[in-house]
Amino acid sequence: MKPNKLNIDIEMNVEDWWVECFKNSECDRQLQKKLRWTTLGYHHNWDTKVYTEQNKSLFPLDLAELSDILAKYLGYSNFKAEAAIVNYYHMNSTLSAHTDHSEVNLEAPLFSFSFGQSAIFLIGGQDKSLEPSAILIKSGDIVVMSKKARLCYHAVPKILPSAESPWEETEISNVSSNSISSFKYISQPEEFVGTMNENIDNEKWNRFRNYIQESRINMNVRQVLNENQNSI
Ligand SMILES: O=C(O)CCC(=O)C(=O)O
Repeated sequence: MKPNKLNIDIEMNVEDWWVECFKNSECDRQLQKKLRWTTLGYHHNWDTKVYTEQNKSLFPLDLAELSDILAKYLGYSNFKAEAAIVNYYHMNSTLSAHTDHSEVNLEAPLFSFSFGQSAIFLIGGQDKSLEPSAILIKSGDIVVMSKKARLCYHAVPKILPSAESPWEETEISNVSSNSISSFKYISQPEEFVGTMNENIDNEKWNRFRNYIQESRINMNVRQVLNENQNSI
């Protein structure tokens, strides 16, 4: 969704990809499958691998809040979520071996949140001489790449059907605005809670369920700037 950038932007101009997929009563599965990535905040430039001030939009507050909670829990009290890539995988998708080194700040950790189907995640060393280790990543898992691991080669060679479906959890309790009003980014908790609760047990949820049953979503969040730096 705009102002985020999507891989499909080069061939079509859609304001909201998900809404566009359901514009007609049937789900447009072709369009649904076309979305492979979204970039948030400082937009990753796939060609130059350089972030710029000109290629940046507001980082989503809910993901900033989630990252902030995790960072504080792990003792990274100064972490600032400034860029993210959201990857959308289908059952036959792969991601080739690469390192994430575009950020000015390579000391800050990288947080990688995964939902939906499982993945085999390979992580090796800072060059390709080390044989990689394989990790099974399930829905709800968070991979933290910090210190030496921050610059290690990694890849996703295989998506696997998830043995469990935690997103089918029926014990979803209504979230109250009191429970989130202390979060620093959420200035209008009622509105935020309203959006969350409207997805309980309705058609919108069924649409997402159908999508996630054969997809994996990975959001990897990075700090771009050094601590006292305000721009690139
Ligand atoms: O999907 C994953 O778990 C990893 C994604 C990743 O490495 C990346 O986007 O740089």
